[in-house]
Amino acid sequence: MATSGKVIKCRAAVAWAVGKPLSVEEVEVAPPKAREVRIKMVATGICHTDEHVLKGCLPNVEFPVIPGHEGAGIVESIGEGVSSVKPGDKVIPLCVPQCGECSFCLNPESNFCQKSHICEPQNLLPDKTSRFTCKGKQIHHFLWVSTFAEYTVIPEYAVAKIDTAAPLDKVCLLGCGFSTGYGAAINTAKVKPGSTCAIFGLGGVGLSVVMGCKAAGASRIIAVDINKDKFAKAKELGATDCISPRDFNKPIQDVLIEMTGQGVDYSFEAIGLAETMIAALASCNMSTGIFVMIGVLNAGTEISIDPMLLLTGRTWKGTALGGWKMRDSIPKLVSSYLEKKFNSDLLITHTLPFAKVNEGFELLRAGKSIRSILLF
Ligand code: PAD
Ligand code: ZN
Repeated sequence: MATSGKVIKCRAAVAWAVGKPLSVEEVEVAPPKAREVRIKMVATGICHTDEHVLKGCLPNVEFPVIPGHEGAGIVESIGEGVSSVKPGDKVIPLCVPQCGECSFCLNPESNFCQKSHICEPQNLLPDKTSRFTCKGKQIHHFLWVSTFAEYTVIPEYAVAKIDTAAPLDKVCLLGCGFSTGYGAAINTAKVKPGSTCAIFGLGGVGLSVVMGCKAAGASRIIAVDINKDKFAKAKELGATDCISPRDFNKPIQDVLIEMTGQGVDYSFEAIGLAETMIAALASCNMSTGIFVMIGVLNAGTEISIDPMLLLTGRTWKGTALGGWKMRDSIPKLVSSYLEKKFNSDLLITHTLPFAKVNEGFELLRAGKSIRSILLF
């Protein structure tokens, strides 16, 4: 391509400091170095984790930064040694990479590559430099993917090549929200047919859990949210009951235990609050119940629980991106999408031009959107 090997000037949404709205700026994007890929983004979704970034609540993030981690695009150019993609390929950036070499990547039970955020900050590319500059200043990467940029540079092992037939403005959701929620049910909890489930939080992630529980054959799927506007979509996707904690004058875990006898078989928290995590843990049955934590807590939050909740056999699990080994699984999930095995399009409530990125965040904050997709 004509741009290969050159610095590209393009638009990106920069978060200059904590608590400030994003500012759409002209940035320079350097060519990819060895084992890196430069991607022209086509679409990106707005996930609540990006909101945590803007609020300064996610650990290991450095400002100024270009956030965004749920996107899809086309390879513009590749650095030396890249063999898995070529210019023109459709790709999804992976916010959990798969280096293929660390002990977690080599373990078939794990999807959490040690080259990930929580093990080593991903604010700079692996050679500890940035490919982004704006107004003469170096801008940090986010999770190596920084999808809120027209062009972004990503290590090869954090990029998955997908089917050429995939609509990028739809499958971008598979880069985070959909895959996380769906995989939390299928891979992390391993929901069994005929079981009962409770999902706390009905955003893009929680509603994807609902879809995963339904696909796994759960017989009762109880959706919990304080925003009743989310209930219609939850029912459409498979929830059998929808309840708001605000409608009861007792703890929601007591309500769920009454509804199900001994508590649900599986509970999920897709909000990111200590109190709802404790409630979700207490909602699953005391012997074999499995609670899956998905929501991201503000950095530094500590949770104290009554250990008796675990003594009799309950399990507390966590999930990163729904347990998928991302480089192996994302192309397969895209194929399943194309075969209509699930309909993640139902999560998309708004499509906006990239310049309206702040409007997209306002819709999320106001509880009016499930997923807003930004188009470049
Ligand atoms: P969202 O903001 O679209 O949805 C959150 C939902 O929770 C909304 O419907 C709220 O109304 C609801 N809610 C808020 N407070 C309460 C409450 N007290 N009781 C009941 N419901 C409440 O967010 P999202 O779906 O994009 O993300 C959800 C969380 O998942 C968030 O913390 C995000 O950071 C995390 C996440 N984790 C991973 C992972 O890999 N673990 C991946 C992606 C997102
Ligand atoms: Zn996300």
